[in-house]
Amino acid sequence: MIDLHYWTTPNGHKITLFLEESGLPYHIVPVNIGKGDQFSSSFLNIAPNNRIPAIVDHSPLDGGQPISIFESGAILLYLADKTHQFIPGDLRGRNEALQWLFWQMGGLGPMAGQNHHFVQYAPEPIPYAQERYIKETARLYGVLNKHLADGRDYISGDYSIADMASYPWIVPHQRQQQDLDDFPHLSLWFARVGARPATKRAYALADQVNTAPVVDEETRKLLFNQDASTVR
Ligand SMILES: N[C@@H](CCC(=O)N[C@@H](CS)C(=O)NCC(=O)O)C(=O)O
Repeated sequence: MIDLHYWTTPNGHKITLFLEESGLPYHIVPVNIGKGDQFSSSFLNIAPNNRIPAIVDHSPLDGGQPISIFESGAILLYLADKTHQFIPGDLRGRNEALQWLFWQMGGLGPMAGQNHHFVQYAPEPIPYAQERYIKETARLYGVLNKHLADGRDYISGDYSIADMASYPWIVPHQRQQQDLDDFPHLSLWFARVGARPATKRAYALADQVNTAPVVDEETRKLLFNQDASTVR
């Protein structure tokens, strides 16, 4: 059994996408980051960065003690290696999937995350920051659109952890001020991933876990005022 420490955000969705596809048994441990659950000592023991998602695998392949993992990219790779699913088995395919996984982790996720911050959550509009991250999000959408332009269905061969990492960050494209009509290959891929039954199950589950997704003043203080004292 796998415990998934989860909240209903793009990085959380990556892991429910995998678990719903693979059929691995799992149990959701909700970590309401809007209420400060990410600062509990039990969560910090497995996720020292006070960010979801994290997992605890109670049946690791080496037969040893339960293993805990934080960072969504590391979790996806762990689960793919555990199940031999959703990662190409050949050297070139595996490396293609991994480079797009790392592209998402180091590029699309952080840049779209800053886009969300400055477009939706900053206490006052800062035009330079908004423009910077809207443009950078557009550039990254353009990179993925170009990669998909050769007619491939998915980012690397069959559906893989590279797709699972990127899809949840494209879901809020309107909030990121992106128009999918500008990215026709990305748009087709987005519809293809969205039509998968496991994708639908993952997002339906999110609606059950978080029935009232609001970012109020209290939540803003918790999420956007962290500094080194937060982790001391
Ligand atoms: N690089 C991390 C980022 C995780 C992350 O930013 N998680 C956010 C939700 S999407 C979070 O837990 N935020 C809580 C906080 O800021 O205190 C990953 O991919 O796992």
